This record gives sequence, structure tokens and C-alpha cells, in this order.
Amino acid sequence: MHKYNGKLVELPRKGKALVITDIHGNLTDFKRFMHIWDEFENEDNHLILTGDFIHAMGLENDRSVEILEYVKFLCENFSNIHVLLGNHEWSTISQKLLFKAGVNQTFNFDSILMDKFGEARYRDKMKEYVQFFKKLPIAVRTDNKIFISHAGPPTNVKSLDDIRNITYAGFNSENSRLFQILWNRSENFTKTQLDSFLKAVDSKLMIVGHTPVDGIELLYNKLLIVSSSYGKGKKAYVELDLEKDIKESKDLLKMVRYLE
Ligand SMILES: [Mn+2]
Repeated sequence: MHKYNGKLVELPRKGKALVITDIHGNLTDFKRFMHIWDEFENEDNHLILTGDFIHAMGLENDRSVEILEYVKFLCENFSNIHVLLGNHEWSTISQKLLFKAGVNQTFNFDSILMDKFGEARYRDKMKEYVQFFKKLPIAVRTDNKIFISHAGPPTNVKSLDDIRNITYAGFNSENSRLFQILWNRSENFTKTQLDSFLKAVDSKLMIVGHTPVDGIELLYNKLLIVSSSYGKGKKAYVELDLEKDIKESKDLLKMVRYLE
């Protein structure tokens, strides 16, 4: 099947992987993706959610808890489902306050938990979720050399071991490798830094979410940014062939799909 190597999931040259990014509390889109996965599922195939499945980016109809409960169930019951940590789940661990569009998302998640579970169960539920988030892997590397993470690349990674051990320094924002792989956007690295990261992790191309785009955006011909739900228009995902040789971005672009 696959190797769990610290915080890195290593996928063999077999089957396909669905790569889905940034659900952000959107239960309607989540269900549509789960339907696609149901059709796609077999013992060689994998589902990869690249983090930020919680926290709706506006206040209306935030279904983060339902999605989180389901994602947790999937993780605990299927070894071919890989859920990566995003900066929003990380903020729940680190208790760093996240302000988006003037809304304190951490506080909003707290209040949803409070509404749903009540004063009595709220603390236990929060603890349970934090434990779950801490166990999530941070990245996937496929045998055909695609590196997948929530955001990034970080500018201070020297080897795959730096990814495997990335949470040794803790979950606070002083752990700069972890912080950067969860938060970095195009303005935080140069083409040279992207190239040296890919070399360090022995990968050809990289797939991330995090930055809202119109379906997809290709950066420096090496980094594919995908928005599957929360984005700027089209909703894209990747049906990644784990067996094919992927030499350049155009090979990867052929594997992009869109929600109808
Ligand atoms: Mn994000």
C-alpha cells in the first residue's frame, strides 16, 4: 500500500490519487467530491485532501463540524485516504487567532462547537479534534515525483527527512518549516527557491491549495495551485495518475478535472 514515514506519506507507482484542496466548511461541495471518490475508489486508488477542510470563509452555513467528523471517520477507517494538515487546522492546534475578512475564524469554530456539543462536551470535543489534527501528515510524495502539500514551498528544507520530521520542533509559529509549508504563497518564495525545494525533496512538480485561484494556476511551470471549493470561480481537482511518467507541467495539466 503506502508508507507512513513520519509526517510524509509516500505513495507507490500504482493506481491513481484524487487530489482535493480547500473545502473550507462547504458541505455541498464536500458531498460532491465524496460522490466522485465513491465512483473512483478501489484498492489501488487514493484520496488526498490537502487541508483547510474546516472554517467557512464567511459566517453563513459553516458546516465545518459535520465535514470534520466525516473526515475523521474516513481517516480512522481507510488506509488509502490521506488528509493533510492545513493552516486552518493548524491554527486550532496552535490556538493562533486567525482573522479572515474581519472575522475571527478560530472564535467562530469555537462557537460552532459550543452550539453543537454544548458546554458539557465542548472541551472534550476540542481536545479530540486537536489530537486528530496533530496526527495528520503534512505532505505526500508520489513515486512518479509529485510533491503535494497544503501550501509552500518552504524555503528552508534540505531533504525529505526535514519533511518526515517537520513537527519535531512543535506546532507553534516558531517552527518555520512547518509554518512555511502551511502558509507560503507566491510572494513568499522565488523561482530559485521553488527549484531548490523540489530538488531537495527529489520531486519534479508540486501541487498545493491555500491560495484561492480560478480553478487552477500554474506558477513557474512547476507549481500547480488548485482550488477545489473555496476559490475564485471554477472548482478544480486532480486525478493524479501514479503510474505515468510525469515529465513536465503539461503532463500534469492533463490530469486536472473540474466540478460540473
Ligand atoms: Mn490555507
